[in-house]
Amino acid sequence: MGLFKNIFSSEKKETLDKGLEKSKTSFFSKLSKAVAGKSKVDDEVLDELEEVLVSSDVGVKTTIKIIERIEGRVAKDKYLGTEELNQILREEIANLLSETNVGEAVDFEIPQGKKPYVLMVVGVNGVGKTTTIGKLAHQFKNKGLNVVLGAADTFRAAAIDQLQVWADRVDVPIVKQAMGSDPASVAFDTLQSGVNQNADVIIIDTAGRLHNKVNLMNELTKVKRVMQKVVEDAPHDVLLVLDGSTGQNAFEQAKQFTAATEVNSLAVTKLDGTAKGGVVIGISDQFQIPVKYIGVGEGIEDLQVFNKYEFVDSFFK
Ligand SMILES: Nc1nc2c(ncn2[C@@H]2O[C@H](COP(=O)(O)OP(=O)(O)OP(=O)(O)O)[C@@H](O)[C@H]2O)c(=O)[nH]1
Ligand SMILES: [Mg+2]
Repeated sequence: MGLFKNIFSSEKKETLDKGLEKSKTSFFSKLSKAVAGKSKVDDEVLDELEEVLVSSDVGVKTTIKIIERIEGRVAKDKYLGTEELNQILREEIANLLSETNVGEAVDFEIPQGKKPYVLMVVGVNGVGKTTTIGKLAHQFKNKGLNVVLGAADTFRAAAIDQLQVWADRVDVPIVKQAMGSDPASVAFDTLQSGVNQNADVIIIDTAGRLHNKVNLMNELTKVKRVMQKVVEDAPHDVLLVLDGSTGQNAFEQAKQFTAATEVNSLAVTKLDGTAKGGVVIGISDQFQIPVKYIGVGEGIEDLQVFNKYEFVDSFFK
């Protein structure tokens, strides 16, 4: 763990610890109830543990994997005390997550050789797309990058205003049109304007509707096609934002979106103020798409680059 201490600032760690507080409190109070009066990890404790994990939104599949690993250790060690359970859970969850073969970033960064780098942000209503875009713009701008935002969520007037508020707060340019205009046209304008302004990063906000797969696919395909008239290989990344506080619902959305679109990274928001933080463990285990960012508050600094070890460390601290 010494290595992580060097990489992660104590400030980041503090925010993460605080953001996960509710999830932790809920998890450990359930866990302590489950092992109350028990000194040894036996079948009964394992059953209870299974329930605790499922009810902490880790998801059934991932829970089963974790339980199997603990069973394996029980079989090997013969006597496993319940006071060791925390440590063992932490180790096994960290091991499990390290086996999912997806790359992990350590900092807010954009791929090299893509200028402008175009990021399209998708997700259903209210999950935190616009907020995440604002926070990301802030991080990129702090690194000295030129950022341009595109308000391609033209479905509601308020959506455009909200992105404008973030653009003002971060102090970056925004490209927008009237409410109801064609999202693809806004995306096109944004890319053109971005290229003209020598932008390093262009982030496109999209409307949060998921009527059905076909609609979604058609709409996003059109936006992509139009963007590619300006930047050949745009968008370079499609970020799906999921609301962590919806627990299992976030799993469902991840399934639907990844089936319908070429999502290649995930952001899980609102981990503060929810006891459902375990959802990140399940999502990291089950999707071959990396969780790149986590939202741990409404403030401009409350977006973190997700690191599974740091997350597990914070969760079990
Ligand atoms: N506590 C907390 N609130 C968040 C976080 N991220 C976003 N929110 C809040 O969630 C609400 C919805 O966020 P938006 O960014 O507007 O969500 P959206 O996906 O753009 O929503 P639509 O534009 O309606 O589709 C806002 O009140 C945000 O402040 C987070 O990490 N933690
Ligand atoms: Mg929005």
